[in-house]
Amino acid sequence: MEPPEGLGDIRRTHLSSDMDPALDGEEVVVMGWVAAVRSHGNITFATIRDRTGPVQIVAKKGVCDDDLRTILTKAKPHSSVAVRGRASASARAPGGVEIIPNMLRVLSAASRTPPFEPATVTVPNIDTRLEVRCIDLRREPLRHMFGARTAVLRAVREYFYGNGFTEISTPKMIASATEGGSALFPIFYYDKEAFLAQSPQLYKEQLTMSFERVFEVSPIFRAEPSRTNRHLAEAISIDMEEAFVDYNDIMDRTAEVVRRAAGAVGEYAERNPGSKYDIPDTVDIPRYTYEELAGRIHDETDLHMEWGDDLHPSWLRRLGLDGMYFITDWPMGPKPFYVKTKQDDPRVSESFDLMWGDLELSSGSTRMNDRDGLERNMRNKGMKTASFAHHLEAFEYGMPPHAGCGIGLERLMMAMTGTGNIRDATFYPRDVDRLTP
Ligand code: AMO
Repeated sequence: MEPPEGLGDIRRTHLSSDMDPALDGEEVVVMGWVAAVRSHGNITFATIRDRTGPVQIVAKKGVCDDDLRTILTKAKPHSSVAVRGRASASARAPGGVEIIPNMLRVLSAASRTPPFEPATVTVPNIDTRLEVRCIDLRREPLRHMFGARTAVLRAVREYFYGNGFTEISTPKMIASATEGGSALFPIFYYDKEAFLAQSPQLYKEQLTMSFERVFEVSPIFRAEPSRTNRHLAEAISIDMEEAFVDYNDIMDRTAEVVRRAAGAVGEYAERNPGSKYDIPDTVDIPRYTYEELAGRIHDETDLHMEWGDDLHPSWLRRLGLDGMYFITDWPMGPKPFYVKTKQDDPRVSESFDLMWGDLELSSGSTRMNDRDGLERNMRNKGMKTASFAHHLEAFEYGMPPHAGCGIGLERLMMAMTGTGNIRDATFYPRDVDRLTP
């Protein structure tokens, strides 16, 4: 492979999306990747793509330098190039202008052809795509997914900033588990064993003591043994935690966060006509108690369910539940140690899940805020309380009543865009079978 020509002091003046017939006659510099080259003897057409779309280059014999024409004609698709030239209004060209080049620099010649073309909308095998994710992520549905995700993150952050929340970052290398249900990834921490954090749970709770309202957008690590389209080993969680409120207040906030996310995706789709989403209704998000749904399963189906069982996705489907809804007041038994019991019913917790159809998008709760109760819960779950000495100690300094939740960003994006596989809501998915690229 030839060493690439340097970028030198040449810089892009316009993106493809800036192309406009009004530029006619102006000198422009565009940069991107060769998408296609067609040569008809004395004239060569090349399409260069940047992150905003295609731009057409037209090199005619007698108008453009012969060497330049030869290099353009031979340019391999996917090579990255810089082109300087004169913009010329043309009804046939994308954006209504083509570029008559007077300089072409091959910044990096492609030496391989990807197994699929990024212009292809559907590529059947996701593993083929994931193997060449750098090219796959150029495909239009994915560019829109991550464009919409950026819009969602901005809207969610703005919601928190506008409501007095402090953005926190908590340690991802930790000494002990917080979420009972899923397994931990062990790591070496100098000469000790440590783990990748399953959630910011205990830190976000402690941080309500100083900041009252906190949120974090960060990775959570779950050694999920299951191969599904809804589980990742590394996911992004939008966590919030707030002092002096309970789970009902957090449900209100969760509903508002989801509304803002839906609004952001709607605006994104309006600005980007190539993206069309069936955005779920977030105006009225109904709330059902676990008791109510368990009763309906008993009355309306032939399924056998015991009080306290988890509500399987297939059971929720049987009830015809779709769109967004909350399930509240879950049985206490399977809940993590930090979840608070309901005052008037010790079997039930002050907790909720936000669902989209049969997919859980978020779970949250009011937290235990008395030290002894927390320690008792830990013991009942067979946990070593000594490993949580610092956390328990924090509760001796006036831990306020508090509540919070975690929203899975990838699952939220699946709901907003109607994406069926969680791997396409993350850049480089990690799962049981995949640790590369
Ligand atoms: P939970 O374990 O329910 O709660 O996680 C919260 C949300 O994170 C997302 N999520 C996942 N997404 C993809 N792959 C996974 N393996 C995965 N695991 C979880 C889901 C889920 O609803 N500490 C509590 C939250 C809290 O109470 O504040 C917790 O972690 O969307």
